[in-house]
Amino acid sequence: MHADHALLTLYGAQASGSVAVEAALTLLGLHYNLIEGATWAEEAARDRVATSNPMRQIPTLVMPDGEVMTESAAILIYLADLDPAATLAPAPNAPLRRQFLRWMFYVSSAIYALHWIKPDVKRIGAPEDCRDAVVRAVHERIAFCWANMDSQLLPGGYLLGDELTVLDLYVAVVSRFGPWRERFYEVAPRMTPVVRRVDGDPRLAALWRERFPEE
Ligand SMILES: N[C@@H](CCC(=O)N[C@@H](CS)C(=O)NCC(=O)O)C(=O)O
Repeated sequence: MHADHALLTLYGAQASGSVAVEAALTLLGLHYNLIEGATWAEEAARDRVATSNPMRQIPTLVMPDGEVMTESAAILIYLADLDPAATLAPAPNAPLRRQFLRWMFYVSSAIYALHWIKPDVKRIGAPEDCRDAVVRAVHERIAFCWANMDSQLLPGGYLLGDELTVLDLYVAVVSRFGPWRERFYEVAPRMTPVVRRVDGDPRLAALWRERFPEE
């Protein structure tokens, strides 16, 4: 597996969704080249990733043969399925697979996708002077979505039971975005001990320190 994936290239950035992918690659022991750039803040970073991903977003994963994968949830599921022995996802025929897929897509579409609005509220046709109100409304919606997810999960040590999956990595990363962990802890009391456990995973300690240096 190491040799096959020696030339994976990941466009990513500190404190971004790419860190969930970086965490999965770390747990799988897969090497990758990282092209760093805060796409939400820098035109140059958007331009750099645009050659591989015209959406100008990260994470963008480029396979050794040049094939491109975008969409954090899809990338995470793909990586988890590469190595069933690492148990980073329930097997396709395992009963837990349904809820696993459900919540992976939920985090992607109901929560992560909303962040696209924030760097420039004109993206949704809102005037610049409404920026604060729009961002507040986005954060309220995200808090609601976390609370909704929390009320429908019965976590064990991890969100789906006793095994850490890429869903845990995904939630541990996306819950660091606005409205930030403080609010997450308020609205998602069942998921809180899980994200804290993932934060404290010794295999990921160096990555979290390097990729979320402010926290
Ligand atoms: N649907 C995409 C969303 C990715 C995304 O929103 N990435 C942010 C960084 S965390 C980005 O690149 N934003 C660029 C922009 O706002 O223009 C995914 O799940 O991978």
